[in-house]
Amino acid sequence: MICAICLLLIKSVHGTHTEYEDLGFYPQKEHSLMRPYQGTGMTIPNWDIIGHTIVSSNFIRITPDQQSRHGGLWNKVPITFPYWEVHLEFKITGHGKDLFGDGMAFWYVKHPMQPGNVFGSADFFWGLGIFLDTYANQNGAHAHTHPYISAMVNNATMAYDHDRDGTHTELAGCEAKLRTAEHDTYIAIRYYNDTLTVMTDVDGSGEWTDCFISNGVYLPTGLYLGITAATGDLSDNHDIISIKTYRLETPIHLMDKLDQRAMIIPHALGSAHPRDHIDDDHSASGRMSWLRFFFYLFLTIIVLVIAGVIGLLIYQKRQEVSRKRFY
Ligand SMILES: *[C@@H]1O[C@H](CO)[C@@H](O)[C@H](O)[C@H]1NC(C)=O
Ligand SMILES: *[C@@H]1O[C@H](CO)[C@@H](O)[C@H](O)[C@H]1NC(C)=O
Ligand SMILES: [Ca+2]
Repeated sequence: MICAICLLLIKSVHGTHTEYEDLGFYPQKEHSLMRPYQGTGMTIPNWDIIGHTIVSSNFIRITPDQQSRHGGLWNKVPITFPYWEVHLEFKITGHGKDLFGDGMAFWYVKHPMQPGNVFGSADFFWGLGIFLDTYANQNGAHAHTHPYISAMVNNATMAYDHDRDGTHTELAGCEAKLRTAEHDTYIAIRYYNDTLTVMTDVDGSGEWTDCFISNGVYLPTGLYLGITAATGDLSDNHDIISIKTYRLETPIHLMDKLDQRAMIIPHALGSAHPRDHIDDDHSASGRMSWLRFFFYLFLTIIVLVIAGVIGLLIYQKRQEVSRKRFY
């Protein structure tokens, strides 16, 4: 069992996502959601919905493709084991061809069911947020295109800056063409050995592609899984088809320290120093791309050339003037 999961962890990095069941691992029922969603009556066992979310027989629509909507789907049962992996099948579609938004978020946080302005959920959260951001609020503030997936770990002291797509508080991220109606789209979020790994399957290949791997991520046990989404002036259908949560092996040395895991203050070594909000240039300098480097080089050369030409003109003018004076 334990070795199967070691094998699984190594294999699954670029494997297919049906391997888990093939190897005999089944989703944790109380943290998962699959069709048919409804139990008896209108409720979904173990899950709550809020906002404009509606349940249909084939998907859970967190927001419809209409302006100014927000919704959420929250697990009622906290996660009591340290390490887990969530496979999320989702679909983001809408009538907009070039303009659509705002996106969806996956949460592992202390306070579920709190509506707010971070993709439909409350800011200053305690835990982890993974944002599937379909709309670029500020193009100049970052070097990536949208849709963009990013992660943020928060101890309830930091705000998510929506106007800058969370650039200053981002732990890691990747671009992903996750908005399509043509095939099924998936994201996997693995928290294992204090490492956060996010993978996607958004090209219809059935294989996981790495989005990012971030070491030194510390998250407590006892938090809640959730999905939220929001629309503003722009809109999209944000749908969830299934959520499969797997319990990963708890290392022996953590077995008798589970109450200590519950005391962890969420933090990530990769984002230990939140970047300055005001100074955009400094915040980006750490990962200045070659493209940007050449752009600045080009700009410098242009400025030098212009300065040279102006200098030359002034020099010639002076020569003329002094010549005139001479005669
Ligand atoms: C919470 O996070 C902020 C920003 O990373 C940090 O400065 C602060 O020390 C943290 N608070 C605690 C109690 O760890
Ligand atoms: C867990 O992480 C530590 C430190 O990053 C590393 O040394 C160790 O090999 C990892 N263990 C497993 C089972 O991946
Ligand atoms: Ca955005």
